[in-house]
Amino acid sequence: MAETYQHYIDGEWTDGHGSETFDSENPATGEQLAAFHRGTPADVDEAVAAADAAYEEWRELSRIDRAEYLWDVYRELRARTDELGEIVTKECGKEISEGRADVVEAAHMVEWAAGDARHPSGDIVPSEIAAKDAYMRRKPRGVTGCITPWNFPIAIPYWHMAVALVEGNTVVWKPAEQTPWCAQIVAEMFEDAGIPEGVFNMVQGYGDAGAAIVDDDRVPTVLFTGSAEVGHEIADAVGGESGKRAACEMGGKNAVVITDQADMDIAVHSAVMSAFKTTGQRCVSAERLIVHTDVYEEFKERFVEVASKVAVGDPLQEDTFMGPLIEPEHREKVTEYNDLAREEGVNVLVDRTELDADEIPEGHEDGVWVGPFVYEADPDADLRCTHEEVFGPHVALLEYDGDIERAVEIQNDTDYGLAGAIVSEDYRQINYYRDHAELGLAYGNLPCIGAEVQLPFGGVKKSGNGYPSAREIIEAVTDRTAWTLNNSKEIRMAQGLSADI
Ligand code: UN1
Repeated sequence: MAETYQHYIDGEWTDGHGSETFDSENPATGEQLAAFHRGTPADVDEAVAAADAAYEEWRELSRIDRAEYLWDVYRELRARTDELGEIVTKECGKEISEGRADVVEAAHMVEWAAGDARHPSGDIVPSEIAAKDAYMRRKPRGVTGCITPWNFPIAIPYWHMAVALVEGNTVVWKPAEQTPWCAQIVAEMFEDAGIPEGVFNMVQGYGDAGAAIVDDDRVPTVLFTGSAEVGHEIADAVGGESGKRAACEMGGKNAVVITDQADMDIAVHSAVMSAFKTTGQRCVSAERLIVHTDVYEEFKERFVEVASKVAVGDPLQEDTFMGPLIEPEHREKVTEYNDLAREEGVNVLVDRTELDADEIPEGHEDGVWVGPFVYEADPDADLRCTHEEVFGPHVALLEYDGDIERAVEIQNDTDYGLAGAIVSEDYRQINYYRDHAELGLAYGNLPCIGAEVQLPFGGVKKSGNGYPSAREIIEAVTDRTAWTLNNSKEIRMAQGLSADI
């Protein structure tokens, strides 16, 4: 492809200040998809200046007028779901139903944000004084810096940007370097919608461009979804600065609990979906299966059977279950964790780290292939493989004996707290899990993936320090003002405070 794609700054496409370019590659074939200019801190500086300048006018529009631009984006996402889903699949390797679901989730988020523009914003609050009106009113915060991951290259950018824009903020976005083609499409959609100059800006590139957004004093809000390592760096960098806010959503060491009262069909189905969908590369993917001793052997046999056979291959084919990993460096990391598990003495049940040559579809020899790696380990052992996030199809079976309290104790034995599921037909077990599992997202008799945008999405413990997504994002991108108005001719104070002077 001859063209080298650009940044979108202040309503213009630009090469930026840097001289370097980078490529987007199809992880299923190794084919180069497109080339992109690599952004520099100087490009971020320009983008932030544009967003800062555009903020004054953008914030004066009504929420409903701002939402009009998003309705245009929504219609485009809906009309182009199949086409864009295929691009998602080509660039990030998710199987095709996941590629489309990414676009559908983006459309849902935009619809939610634009629809919310016509709903009440803030609260009417009672006052002790009859002639006093009290309200909670929301205000935008200014330039919002958005740093997004490759695994949901269309949906997560809209998690960040749709509500931020409707609420009156302007945006500087640094998309993941692995999925710049998807980012290009998102930027074109804003351009096609006619969004005013400077309101939306995109700088393509790597971590140095992201860091420049985080460090810029004109950016009061940073939204980040991605690895725990980077998320904690951002939270620490921003934490010391008053007035600055970072909402970060990071990874997990998520688990599915399968109790002695589990329906075995649901247990196996939930576990397979949770562990292997997106080739284990969702922040909500499960890498631990905590299984009661009474059903352990049956579950193990059935789970191992599916993991041994599950179809890894060309993600554009409808009958593929798992596509490739995102990039060779990531495959190295997953392989290292599989090796580490062996070194830590676990009992390996399925090892498809290297696929057989006949499993790899023709023309896909250069893909980033890995299959499931399944093992059993002692839930009480202090192992790195059962406590650190791998972000791949690497899953431990942890057998437990005893009641639901014991299962939840194992579930909570992690620094993370993003997503999890329980499979049980016993409502007492389910309710105990719901109330005591330390999680931002908890599911009963379902996989622990597949959240819908009208629910909050975020984690506790090391998994997050805010909800840079879905409906809760409004808290990150707005400030709240307590606004109180006296409608009488005298001043009266609450709490019985004397107003005599
Ligand atoms: C992620 O894993 O990074 O809940 C996001 C889900 C999707 C979003 C996942 N709606 O699985």
